[in-house]
Amino acid sequence: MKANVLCIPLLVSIALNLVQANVPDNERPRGVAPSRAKLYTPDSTGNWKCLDGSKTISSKSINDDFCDCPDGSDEPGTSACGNTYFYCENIGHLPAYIRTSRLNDGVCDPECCDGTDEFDGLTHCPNVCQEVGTEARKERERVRKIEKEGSKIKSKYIAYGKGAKKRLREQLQNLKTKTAQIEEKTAKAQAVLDELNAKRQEYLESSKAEREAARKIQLEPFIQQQKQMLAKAIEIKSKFRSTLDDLKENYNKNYHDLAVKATITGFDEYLEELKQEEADAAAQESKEADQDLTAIKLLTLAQTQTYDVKKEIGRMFQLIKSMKEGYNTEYNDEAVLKAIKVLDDFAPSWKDDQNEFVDEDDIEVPEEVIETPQLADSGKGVFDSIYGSIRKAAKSVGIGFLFKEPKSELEQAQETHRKTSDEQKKLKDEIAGVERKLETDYGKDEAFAQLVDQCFEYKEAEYTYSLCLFGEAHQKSNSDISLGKFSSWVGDNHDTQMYTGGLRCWNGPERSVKVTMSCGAVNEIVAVSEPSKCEYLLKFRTPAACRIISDSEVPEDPNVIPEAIMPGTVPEGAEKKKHDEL
Ligand code: MAN
Repeated sequence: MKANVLCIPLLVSIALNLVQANVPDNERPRGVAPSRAKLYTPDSTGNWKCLDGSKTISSKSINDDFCDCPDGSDEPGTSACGNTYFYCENIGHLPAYIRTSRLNDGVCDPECCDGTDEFDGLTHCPNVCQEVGTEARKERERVRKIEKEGSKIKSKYIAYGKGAKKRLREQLQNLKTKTAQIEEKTAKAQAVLDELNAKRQEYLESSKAEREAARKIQLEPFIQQQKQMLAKAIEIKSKFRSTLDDLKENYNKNYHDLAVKATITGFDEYLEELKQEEADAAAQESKEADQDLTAIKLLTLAQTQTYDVKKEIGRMFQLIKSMKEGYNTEYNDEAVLKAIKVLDDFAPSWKDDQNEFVDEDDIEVPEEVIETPQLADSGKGVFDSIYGSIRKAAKSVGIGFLFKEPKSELEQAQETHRKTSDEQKKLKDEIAGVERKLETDYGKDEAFAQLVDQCFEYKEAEYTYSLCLFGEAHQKSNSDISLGKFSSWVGDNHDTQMYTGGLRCWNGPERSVKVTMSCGAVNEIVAVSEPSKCEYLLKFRTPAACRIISDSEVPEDPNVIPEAIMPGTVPEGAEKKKHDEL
């Protein structure tokens, strides 16, 4: 029989001192624990009542291999009823209960290391309780040591956790004080900025005419250049237009050349669209003619017009080009050949994928230079003007790059405001982080606070799992997959955590992890599994999950054998204890 040293007898076993039975051992029915023997004492007439009180039978019928009582209590030592429990004394190890249905079934039940479950002589079960008991005591001792060590570490965690919450509260206070100061700074910077912006706006309004005059002078050469570009484009557009008009009029209609016909149809469609566009453009032009356009508007208007004209050139170019690629050369239609010649002559100067002339670049419009007056005379005017003269001189000899353009007052104010606003935002985020930590449940006595953001890894198959406590869990292989972020504890025992909202599983839920915590002398992940697709179970050992064992606590006496509790019964004294506690 291979007994499992870790096997704790069927269901629960608690430490109750062996109850001194007042029924002699030889009178105790087989399968009954000493503490329950008195329940089998017959009355003065030699009768006995089933334990559920349902029947009175002769005490001779106890363990007579015939089931009398519905609760099976008359057959604790045979399999006749099968629905009650047999007590194995297991001397040398721990007593245990097994169902009476398992008696004499030919199997040596590991729960009964003394082999008393098989007594009909057909199956011999050796008594291995000494060996099993020795192993179990060693194991209990090992676990006890770990628990003791874990308890010591946990005490330190608790001290840290309580201190950490205190530190966090102080940090929060500091951050709030800083925020108040920075808010004041931001408000001041905002006021300066508002004033400068208003001043600038005022200046822009009052200097409108003057600035427009300067802008006109600045832009005039560009306007002229753009107008020339427009004129050139219009000229070419007209050339293409008359070429296509000519083609439409004079191509030989008898040839039924499909490529030519497609071009003529395309041209007709173009003319039709043009009619509408020209009507719209005329309305727009008459509107603009009424207005006194600024120099920049004049320039952009000329640019748009040039762009539109080039688009039309492009369209007509493509019409003739597609005809050239598909026409019947045997027809020698003069009108067709003429149009193709126009295309061939023009093609080298045209980028037909961009609707642009080969030798023409777009005009880069220069920025308007606005010299806004300074808000206040800061006394640096003299410095500025000297610095300005030096910069000018340096520029004239080609070393202007050594002298940085000074920032305007407005730019400086914008920078100050941006800096203080950024700082304010950073503080806000820090406060949110600290508040989040303060609100987090770190378990009873803050025992788990020490583990915040501590990360652990575990390899399982092709994956490396990582868990940052109160943070995030990941699964890494070729890619790094989020399994979720800490969301809550499960229940009130502080032994199970949930991490949720991980990467959504293909055709499934968002990934999540259940972390179960048990007592250990060190922090470590001891197992990872995926019981259901994308729902992971991670077993974690930590001193934080240990029980605090006080120095005054008397360690368990290995010579005192705890008694097994019969399933479904309340151990003697338990009820009383509960009441005493209340
Ligand atoms: C990945 C891993 C697995 C998961 C599958 C689901 O391979 O995250 O754990 O079961 O995706 O498709």
